[in-house]
Amino acid sequence: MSEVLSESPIYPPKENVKPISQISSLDEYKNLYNFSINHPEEFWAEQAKRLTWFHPWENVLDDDFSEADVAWFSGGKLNVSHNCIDRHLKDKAEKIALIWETDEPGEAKTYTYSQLKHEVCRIANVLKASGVKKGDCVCLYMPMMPELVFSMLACARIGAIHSVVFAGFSAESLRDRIIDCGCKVIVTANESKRGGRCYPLKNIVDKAIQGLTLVEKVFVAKRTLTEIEMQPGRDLWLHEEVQKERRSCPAEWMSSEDPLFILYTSGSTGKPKGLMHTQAGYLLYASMTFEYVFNYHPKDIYFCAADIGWITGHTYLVYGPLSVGATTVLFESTPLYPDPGRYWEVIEKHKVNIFYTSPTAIRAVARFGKDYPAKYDLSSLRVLGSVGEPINPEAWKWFYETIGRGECTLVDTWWQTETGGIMITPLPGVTDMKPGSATLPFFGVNPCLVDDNGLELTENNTNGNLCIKKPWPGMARSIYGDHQRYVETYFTQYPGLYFTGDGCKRDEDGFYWISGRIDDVINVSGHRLGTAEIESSLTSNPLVAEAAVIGIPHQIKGMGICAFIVPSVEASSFSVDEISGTIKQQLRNDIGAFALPDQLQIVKGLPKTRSGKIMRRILRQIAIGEHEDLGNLSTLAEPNVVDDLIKQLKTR
Ligand code: 7RM
Repeated sequence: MSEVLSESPIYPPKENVKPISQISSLDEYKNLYNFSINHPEEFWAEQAKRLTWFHPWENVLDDDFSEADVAWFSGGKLNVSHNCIDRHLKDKAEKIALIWETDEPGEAKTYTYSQLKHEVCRIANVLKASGVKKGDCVCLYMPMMPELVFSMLACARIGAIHSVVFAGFSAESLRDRIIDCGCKVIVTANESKRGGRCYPLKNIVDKAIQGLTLVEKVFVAKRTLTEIEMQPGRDLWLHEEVQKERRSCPAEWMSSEDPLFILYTSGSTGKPKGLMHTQAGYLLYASMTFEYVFNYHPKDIYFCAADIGWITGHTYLVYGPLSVGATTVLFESTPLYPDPGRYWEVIEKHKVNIFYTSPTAIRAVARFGKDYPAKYDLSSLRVLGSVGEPINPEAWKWFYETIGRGECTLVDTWWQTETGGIMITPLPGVTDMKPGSATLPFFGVNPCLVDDNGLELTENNTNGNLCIKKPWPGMARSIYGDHQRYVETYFTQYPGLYFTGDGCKRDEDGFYWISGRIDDVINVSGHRLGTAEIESSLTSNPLVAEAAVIGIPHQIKGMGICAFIVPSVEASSFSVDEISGTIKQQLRNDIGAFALPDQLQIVKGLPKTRSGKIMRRILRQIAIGEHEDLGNLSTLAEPNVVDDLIKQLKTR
């Protein structure tokens, strides 16, 4: 491995961004980085000037990191929507804040900062009128449409907490998330539109909240002309309600540590976790990383292709860009609609300078070769970004050469829902780029590698478990309603450290190479899915006696899902096709279509230890065809199971 890495090519920082980089050299980076680590309070106190405060903060940091008890800028008061809108109105009222590129090409719509303010305030007033108060949680189950951005900022304006649920989630998943954070109000749309198809969002909401007395109001944005059923007294059209409201609404004074939003993410066990982010630290971190990592300048057009339903959309489509007064593109469609040139068309049309996407999306379009990008003028691009999973050097090079024409900086940014913002990344004009490496930590980020016993590995050229040693402003503060679970999940495995769940190598230059999850989380197309979550859906079906789910390498998606099923006695009267059809429907209902397995293996038995634990390592090796040497099988309860599995999979 180390030979391979030391041979990995190095791409020096691009000359064209050097004169306009926030940081002018690697030495300057190192000096400021060391300062940020050795004097975090001074460093972040200075950075806090980026935000507009209603009342100054008193303490930069109060923390008991090992207990996951962290507060940044306590005593301070501010409002996130004020920071993302109002403070820009003095000199940027007519600047475009949002470019909405709709599903159908050619239908873009723009909103200036002044229009943004009016839209946000009207929705804020609608929410208030329906009884939403500071600290209440509002569920946003919406397509990639401007009303989603407006609603997030409207919540922030009145101090409500938003919980955006990705619109690909099923009614069942949505219901769990609504109950978990006690949402009385939901904002949705009649339908969503993606890739030329419509999806019945409002119907899904109806199913999700059937019999739930908790939900009092459902506001429905009108995305398509399709008629839907509205339940009198509960459901209201958003466009009708906003008409009744004023276009201004005071921004609530929020404490630095008041919650800003909850975002659910999958973990290795049990139900999804509602990670809670707070106001000041999150916004400051989003704002600073946005500017430095993407080398943002005021005239830039910035395009983040992520869905707002995931953390990347929260931090780098909405809060980061708007907090600095940028123009951000909201893209409703898919990279393949109407053809695989769609991204390039959008970039040419809006003269995009900074483009942030995922390795999955890059691989999906790279399959179609260079002809599509060649049709468009991509010369406006200056910085390209990648996030969500490790980027394989082949995809990196394609992105760099075919899209960036070898002239752009490519930032491979490593971070997580839990970290709030980018943690390990190159800086344009500063850091050498090595395809496949997220390179060096951002200011104030103190990563370390530890062995399985928690011993820190201080040498370079080592592999270990990636942890973070010190608090940073963007970190999640808790799991909503279950702080104990937050502490247990992230802070107990290696006492005193935040454990990321990722494996990582640090090379001879101190560059970090994240290899991926080392827990039971599968990263499919950059979306996190817990194997336990999928298994519990599978086993809830009467046709399934046992289930085991593993991640397997997938050409486009990075990782794919492979599910092993042992049918129940009841299943004996059904055909294999019937069983797999039922199972897939179950997953669609419980989680969403994106959780469907790429491989579904109906097998006689699963390899288990004598204590009954499924040996996933063996399943993984068999699934990828590496069953010549299965290692130590002495702990297997029934060694025959393995031979049967191999035989069975071979004959298919
Ligand atoms: C932003 C986001 C987090 C997990 C994380 C990693 C993987 C993300 C990279 C990456 C290698 C990267 N949040 N991951 N970015 N792995 N290189 N640049 O994706 O919470 O949804 O996922 O994604 O495993 O732990 S997330």
